Amino acid sequence: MATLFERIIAGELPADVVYRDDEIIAFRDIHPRARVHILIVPHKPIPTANDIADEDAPLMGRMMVVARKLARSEGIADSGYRLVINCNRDGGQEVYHLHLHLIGGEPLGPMTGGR
Ligand code: DGP
Repeated sequence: MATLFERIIAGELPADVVYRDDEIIAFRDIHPRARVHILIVPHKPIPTANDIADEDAPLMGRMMVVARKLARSEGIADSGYRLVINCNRDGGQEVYHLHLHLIGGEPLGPMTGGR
């Protein structure tokens, strides 16, 4: 069954899209954790970080470049931001279609772990 993000990529579900090319889409998180919270998502349905193949390395690099450009266009490049990929249960992953969170626009505090 298609994940929520596959349905957004296909245009079947609405999203606040801020970037799109033939391999990557980026849209605002529906439950933002900060003033800026964007999800950078490959069209390729890679379920988790564990499933990134060797040949996905260029795609992963392109996601980082999109993140860098969006941080600039959102005006948070200099103030700073956090890039996060959650993986599986302990990582708090909710949607099993790989995505990179770009979070910023306010002080984020220390990076939290389980303790
Ligand atoms: P993660 O825990 O890393 O799998 O993050 C999933 C994020 O996806 C979470 O911050 C909320 C967001 N999200 C879930 N469903 C939707 C949706 O339908 N639209 C948008 N824009 N974001 C969603």
